[in-house]
Amino acid sequence: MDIETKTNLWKTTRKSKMQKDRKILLETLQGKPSNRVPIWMMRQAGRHLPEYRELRARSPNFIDFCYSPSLATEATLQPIRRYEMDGAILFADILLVLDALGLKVRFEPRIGPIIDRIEEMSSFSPKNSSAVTSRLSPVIETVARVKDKLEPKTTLIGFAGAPWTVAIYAIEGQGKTDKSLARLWAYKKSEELKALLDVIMEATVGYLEDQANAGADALMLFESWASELTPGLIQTLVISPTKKLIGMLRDRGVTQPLICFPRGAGVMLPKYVKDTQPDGVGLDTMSDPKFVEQSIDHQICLQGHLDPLALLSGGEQMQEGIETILQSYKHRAHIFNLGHGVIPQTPIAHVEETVRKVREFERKF
Ligand code: 1CP
Repeated sequence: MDIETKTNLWKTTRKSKMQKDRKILLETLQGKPSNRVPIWMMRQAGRHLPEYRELRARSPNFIDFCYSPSLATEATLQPIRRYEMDGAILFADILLVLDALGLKVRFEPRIGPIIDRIEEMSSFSPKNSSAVTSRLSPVIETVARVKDKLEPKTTLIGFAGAPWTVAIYAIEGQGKTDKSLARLWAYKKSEELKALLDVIMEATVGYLEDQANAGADALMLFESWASELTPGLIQTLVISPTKKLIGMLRDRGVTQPLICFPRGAGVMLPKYVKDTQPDGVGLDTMSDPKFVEQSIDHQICLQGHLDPLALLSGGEQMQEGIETILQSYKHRAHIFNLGHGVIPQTPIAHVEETVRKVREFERKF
């Protein structure tokens, strides 16, 4: 082989390797969509995977599981190995921030999280920032370990709960409530609620900054309970704190793109996006593609939003659901995901089929 042929061959191999190594999820989020739609799923790690159930059996205490870098790294990587998702979401939980602030958090089988709830702000003395950082350090270690093990093409997503959603758990003391205790604070203890949101925000900013520094390529903010609020309260409890949090992150030099998921924001979604200016917005199950298309600026990447129950059910309706979403957003930056997390009873074959269908879909850019 002459030298010129050799050089050309090397160039072609290098180019195809570079293509192969491209983080298409990250690029899409940065406003550079390609002809393939990237895919990952909320709760892609977790109980629908037999390998997760087996791993989890080794550490019956869920909080200890989250704080174990080796177990959490393995749990993060399991869905990547099985499905080759474009994004790996750090295995942790939004409630770890409350635990780090000094509230006892435990997870009861079949009940969910139980938190030492706050009745008055005056009786809550949050741990200082160095204690919070130290308690959360095993999670940061997980980020570094996952980053080390991931192939270059996979985007590592760090995350935290948004202040209002995390505050709800601190006030309610458990999941599966109608959140009225927390919503009542907005009327009866608005100053205390503001102080609580600020405490959570401060801890969350440091936590996300540490995740970014440890290797997270992108960050996601889960506002799982933006629903059931008046437009005025969405503004004060959801939009303003999120805007402030993003501002604080950027002031600290965190440049990673941010996906915000205001689940249940409904008609307030456009205002949320306009005011907070995330790089990407997570759409929930209820989102209407026409409304989204008309009201969300094309500079913002969309993420979502197949109904997790359609994924569980499979069949024609799942196929139609996937197709509708792919077609609706084919002219803009879009990351395929669910409208909420994978339900534990979801058959693996349905997840595989969804990944295949999304991979086969080609857009023209
Ligand atoms: O039994 C088990 O193994 C625990 C089930 C479980 C898992 C797998 C919980 C308890 N948390 C997690 C991991 C988790 N939680 C991840 C990483 C894994 C992945 O997504 O693949 C993430 C991103 C979260 C985030 C999270 N935790 C949210 C926001 C997203 C959402 O679902 O809206 C919320 C609200 C939580 C709280 C929480 N943790 C666990 C449960 C059952 C709940 C919900 C409690 C409730 O309100 O009912």
